Amino acid sequence: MKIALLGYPQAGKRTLFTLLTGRKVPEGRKPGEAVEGVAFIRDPRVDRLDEICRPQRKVYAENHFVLCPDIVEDPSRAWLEAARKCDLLCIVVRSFSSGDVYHPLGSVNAARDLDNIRSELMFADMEMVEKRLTRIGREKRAGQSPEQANEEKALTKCMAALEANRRLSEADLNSREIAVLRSLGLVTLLPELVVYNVDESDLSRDFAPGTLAVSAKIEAEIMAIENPSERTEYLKSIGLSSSGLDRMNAAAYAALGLMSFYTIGKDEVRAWTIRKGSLAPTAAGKVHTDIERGFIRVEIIKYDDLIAAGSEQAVKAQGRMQLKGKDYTIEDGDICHFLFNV
Ligand SMILES: Nc1nc2c(ncn2[C@@H]2O[C@H](COP(=O)(O)OP(=O)(O)OP(=O)(O)O)[C@@H](O)[C@H]2O)c(=O)[nH]1
Ligand SMILES: [Mg+2]
Repeated sequence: MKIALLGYPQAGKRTLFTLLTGRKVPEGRKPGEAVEGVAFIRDPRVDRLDEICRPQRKVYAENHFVLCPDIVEDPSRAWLEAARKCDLLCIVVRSFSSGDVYHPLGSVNAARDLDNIRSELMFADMEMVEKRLTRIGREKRAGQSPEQANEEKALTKCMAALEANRRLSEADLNSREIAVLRSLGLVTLLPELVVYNVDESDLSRDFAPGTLAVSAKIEAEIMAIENPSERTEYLKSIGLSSSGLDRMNAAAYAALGLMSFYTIGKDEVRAWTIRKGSLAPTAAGKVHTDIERGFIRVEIIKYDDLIAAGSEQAVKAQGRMQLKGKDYTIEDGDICHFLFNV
């Protein structure tokens, strides 16, 4: 699952990418080049479990970010090619005012930029849909297979949505239609997360629901503080409960339809990533394919129960550990201990 960091030049994509992933990217990288990097999701639940279990190591879940080329007038549209390979579009919109940083359109206007970017994305999809429809229309003369008929129906629905200025994610496509369209790289079919890169004074301003306001400049200051408690203090002093990078990671993870379950032990405390709605054996398979294959049962402790009780033994003594079978749907925050047989 990959997250595209997408936007106009000078929006702050590269700064955020480097802060998220620790990967430095030179200012003058090859035009058109996408760069990938991994961000650890600093999940407070992992930190709490680490305090309680005192293992040798703690392992966070990860997000995979792709720093896409700038959205610019460019016939090859490298930004689009990069975005198409991703599962979530994280659109970075400049909202900070600094006069030292030029804006390609000459003035800072976040609403205008977001509108333009969304139009570019819809336009790209419209082009693709049109191209496919024309091709199918041509091939139809020689007779049409049921697959082509299905694709044509799905594409016609897409065209209607795009013409009504709706993203394809809101086009009421069923799962079969989405499957048919999958290989076309339609970008508005992907979920979208909007991140406004704002001035410090705008950090608590209300933007549209489902969007985030972060300040890349402040995030750089936060990251420069190495001591975690000092970092928390600093965040508090500017009126925030968590850093923008942490909020970005959490929002992206959720927008991808992902959630975490945990394993705890003397060696490690670890967050694992699964899709929401996954069954216990699928979760087991994340830990090891053998555990999925030989899955018998899973012992579940709810994260909140463990925190309330203070230790694994205490939860068990309270009779709050549950034994579940292969039909159990894992819930966000479940602490799992798999019983298996190989
Ligand atoms: N004042 C201020 N400047 C910022 C902020 N974020 C980024 N900048 C500056 O804006 C410029 C552009 O940022 P970049 O991180 O290169 O963003 P980008 O151009 O979208 O990314 P690339 O095209 O991949 O380089 C740089 O000079 C940054 O230092 C911010 O929050 N506040
Ligand atoms: Mg730049």
